[in-house]
Amino acid sequence: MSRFDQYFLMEEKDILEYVQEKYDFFPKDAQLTCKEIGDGNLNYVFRITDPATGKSVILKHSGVETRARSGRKVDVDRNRIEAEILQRQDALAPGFVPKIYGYDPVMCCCAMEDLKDYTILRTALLNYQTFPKFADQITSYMVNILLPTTDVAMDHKEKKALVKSYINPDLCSITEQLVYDDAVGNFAGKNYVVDALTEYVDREIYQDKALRLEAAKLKFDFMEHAQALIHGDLHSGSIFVTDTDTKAFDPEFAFYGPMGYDVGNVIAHTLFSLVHAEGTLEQDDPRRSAFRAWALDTVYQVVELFRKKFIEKYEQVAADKLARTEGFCEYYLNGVMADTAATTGMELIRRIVGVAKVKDITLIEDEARRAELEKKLLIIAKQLILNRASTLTAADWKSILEGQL
Ligand code: SR1
Ligand code: MG
Repeated sequence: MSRFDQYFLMEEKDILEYVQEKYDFFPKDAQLTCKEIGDGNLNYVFRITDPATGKSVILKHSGVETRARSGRKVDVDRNRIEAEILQRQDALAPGFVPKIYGYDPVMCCCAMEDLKDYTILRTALLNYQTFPKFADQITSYMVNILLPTTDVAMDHKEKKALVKSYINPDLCSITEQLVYDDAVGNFAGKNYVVDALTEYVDREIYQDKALRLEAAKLKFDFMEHAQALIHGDLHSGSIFVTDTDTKAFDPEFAFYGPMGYDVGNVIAHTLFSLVHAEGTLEQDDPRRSAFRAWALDTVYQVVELFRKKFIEKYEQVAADKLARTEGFCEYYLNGVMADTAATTGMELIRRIVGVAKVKDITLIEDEARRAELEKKLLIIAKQLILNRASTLTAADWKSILEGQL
């Protein structure tokens, strides 16, 4: 009998005992330290270190309630999904995700590589650091992981088994509500914006019937379009970086959904980082122009490199007979790019009006400047959603962004 035979929410002291009982990472007499380092909305992330050797490991532990909005129950199976997905992704795109060492379905806890030399991308971007290799690396990660999990590449029965295995109703329900419902209406009564935007958001977002209709279509597409095994929450807080490398983590929202959902998240949060720099640095600060150049270039490169790598990978992996029909790859990619534009738009709006805000925006202290920049993003978001079918290439993106930013 072990006290870890039945689930309970572990704290640092429990984790120290747990790691020694379950794993052989450290000598049994090591004087380990443990620190909870999670800053997300859902889970507890513990770093366990042996100060004698410097060796460390991460344990990620799920509670039955979210951290951010206590009272909301979320299925702890998300921890299994995360551990399995990271192992699957490591096989598809080696080096782009942290290594998983083990998963415990009783305590809903997985052990993984400590990427202590990496920084969370959002943190680095908030410090105005730029990453010239990011667009290239994140598009390799996305194309190599997404396309091989589709019906284009997989045996259709095996793919359906994966759809079943990674059905993720609780986490998807958070997205359906926060990203789709809350972006276009204050249904839960918890949305809020800076005072200067209240009237604008009410008129231009909540009362815009055309926007509401597109959001409804997109929500149903998100729920019904089991296209690829997506990360499901690929914002800059789910990505680790160094000057030379990129790794994506935290795929607990993963499920079979539209590929463009991941690409759109990457772009939306790059735009948030741009607006953060514009809203917090003086106009003549050289970091502002450098950051702006990097961020815009990253958006355009993500679009172009994704397209290019997608077409190359498609050629290699397409196995379905009709998927190899001339013109089908282009048709399929256009759908992904339209979803990308729409997701960027929905993500921009929901992070501005909804409860799950991003620091990129909330750290802009000058409220008038913040409102001005948020308004620009809302205008861009609407264009991306309403004109998604014709927002397919970097040139299309340029004509939307350069008119506003
Ligand atoms: C209650 S979770 C709020 C948000 O944080 C996650 O990272 C997802 O983006 C979710 O929408
Ligand atoms: Mg997360």
